[in-house]
Amino acid sequence: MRGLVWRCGDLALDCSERTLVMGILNVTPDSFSDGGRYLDREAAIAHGIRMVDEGADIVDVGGESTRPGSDPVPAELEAERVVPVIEALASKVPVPISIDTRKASVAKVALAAGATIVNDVAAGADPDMFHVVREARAGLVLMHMLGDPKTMQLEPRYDDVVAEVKEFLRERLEAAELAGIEPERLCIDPGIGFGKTLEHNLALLHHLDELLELGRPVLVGPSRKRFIGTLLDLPENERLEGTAGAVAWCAARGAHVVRVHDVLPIRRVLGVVDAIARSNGSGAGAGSDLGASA
Ligand code: PMM
Repeated sequence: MRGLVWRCGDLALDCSERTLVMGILNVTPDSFSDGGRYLDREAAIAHGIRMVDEGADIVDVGGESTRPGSDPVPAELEAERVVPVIEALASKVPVPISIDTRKASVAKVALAAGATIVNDVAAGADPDMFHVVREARAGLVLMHMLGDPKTMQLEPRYDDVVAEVKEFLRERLEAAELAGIEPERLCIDPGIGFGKTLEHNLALLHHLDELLELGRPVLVGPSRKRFIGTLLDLPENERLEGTAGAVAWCAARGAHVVRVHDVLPIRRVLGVVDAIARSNGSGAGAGSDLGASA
């Protein structure tokens, strides 16, 4: 989609030139794939800087795991984990920082610390969330989740998963706008793995075009998730190639942002996929490849 922008604070992220990469920084003891690795503040900050060096367009900082079956974390503890990391990163990296939280109170302190995007996996369920986002002029990710992390993988059911997720996201976009958030600040996400079976995840990825019809940037988070493990019969630390496959599919189908752990390899995958997707397909145009041998 030409000219699509996503506004976060004073910044306008261009979502049409290439697929943007959101690098994952979980400051948690229990996230499903990197839990415990970045609980140490200095290690978290160093990893955030490394991801930006590797080409991350956004760093997504989270202090509460939303893995299936996980318990909620008190707001104070969540804020204590993320705020110092966001403060340090905001002064050290040139890209926007997002706060991955369901709690308006955590979003508020994270935005005050320098984040400019709220990544809300509960899509504004906290009654104060839209107000906090509007006041800070932040960007907002509205993600679909069925139920909550504690129960979402207990036999999730839909009559038509694609239609239901699309309708949910349409309704949340409308609610956010009614609450005074400018449409250009909103981004949507089907919530891969959040109350979905393998078949549900595959259907949502297959029909990404349905979500693109809502006219806002689409973010997808397939990184190292269980559906990849199921398809390939591989543990979390061996899901990079599967993640790359999912990312390539999403980018080719028009997703605007991918949320991943492994920034460097995924940037390389996208360098090729985006070039093919955005070529004019005629073989003509400004060539830069005269010396290439293959
Ligand atoms: N997945 C996780 C956490 N936050 N946010 C968005 N917008 N989309 C996702 O798919 C998503 C998310 C769970 O993965 P993690 O534990 O590796 O962060």
